[in-house]
Amino acid sequence: MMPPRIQDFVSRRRFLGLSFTGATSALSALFMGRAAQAQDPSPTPTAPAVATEHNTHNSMMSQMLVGQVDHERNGFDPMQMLVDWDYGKLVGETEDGRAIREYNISAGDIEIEIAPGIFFPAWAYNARVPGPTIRCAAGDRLRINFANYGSHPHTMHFHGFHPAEMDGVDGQYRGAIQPGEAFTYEFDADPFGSHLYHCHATPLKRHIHKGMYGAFIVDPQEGRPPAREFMMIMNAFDTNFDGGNEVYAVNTVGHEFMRRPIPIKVGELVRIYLINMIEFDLINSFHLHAHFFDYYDTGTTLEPTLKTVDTIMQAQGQRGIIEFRPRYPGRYMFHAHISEFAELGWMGFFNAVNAADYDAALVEVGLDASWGDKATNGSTTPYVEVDVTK
Ligand SMILES: [Cu+2]
Repeated sequence: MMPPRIQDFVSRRRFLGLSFTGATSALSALFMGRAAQAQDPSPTPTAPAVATEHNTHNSMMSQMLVGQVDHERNGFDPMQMLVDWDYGKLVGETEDGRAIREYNISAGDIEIEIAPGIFFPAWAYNARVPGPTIRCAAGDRLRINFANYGSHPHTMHFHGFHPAEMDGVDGQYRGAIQPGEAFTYEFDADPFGSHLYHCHATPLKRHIHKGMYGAFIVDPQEGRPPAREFMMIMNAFDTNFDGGNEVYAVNTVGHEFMRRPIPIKVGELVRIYLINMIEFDLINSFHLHAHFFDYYDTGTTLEPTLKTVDTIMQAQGQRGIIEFRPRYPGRYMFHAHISEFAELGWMGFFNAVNAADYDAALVEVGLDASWGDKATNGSTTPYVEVDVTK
């Protein structure tokens, strides 16, 4: 028998109901009515906060995970994941003049902190959950060099057109890539859209909920209109392996964007590549406060498939593109409209500011101008100008 750990104690329902005293800092990721953002605006990781008489009331946000996650220890930051597109490396051209892009992806085991003080033994692509955001233009030839350094067989299964040999399914063609083995998936990016990739080893449910997925964004060749672009994967974690999720999030860390509101500019087009990767729950959703948005189902059209809505839903593996323009300065919530998910971590803020206040909004959440550059250099940048030498 292994000694019990925190994950063993925190069951799905008890997660909300447990109370505790000061000594158990590992339990700090419980919900308390506390305006943590207002009290603790610094993004610098600090010791988890502890509930007291003083901070269990006084809240404009009724419930949130308290404390900070150590992003440095994790090796990734959900805020950076919003904008860190991986264009691979340009290694040549096809005979008919299309770019050939090469990506190096590894699989491995890694422990990650998914909420303050709550750790999860993940299986990950490139040591992060979600894996790198693979981005390219429609028609590009992709060469994905996949190496498995993990403890289990894994694959990479991309959504999109490709030959059966490149489908990355356990038991078919090349099948699962065993620990210590490697395989190169090669296919043309098609169609354009907001897609995904994930491991397709069996049992599939386990490999996905352990963290083996990522965004696969294929831009139309003509690009999309200039916008501030973000990648959001809605995910969740079954921390006690009971077949239900205990922590929900966008980009892995519960309530991260409550603690650090995402800076956007009033009047500017915001585009979100939204993907639902949660296991165990059939439906996820996205609701934006005080605004309406257009939605492009699967991102495979240039015209919206839904206009002027404020909530959309996605079943597992579904995805799309959201576009809206912030109208007034202020903080606007976005969250699953499934209240339980929101309370268990899937809730955040946009911080819409006028252009003059933008730099300050970046600093407030530990960002600099380079973050904003990445957010606005997505599909609007001609691909020949992308520096892939770094
Ligand atoms: Cu796997």
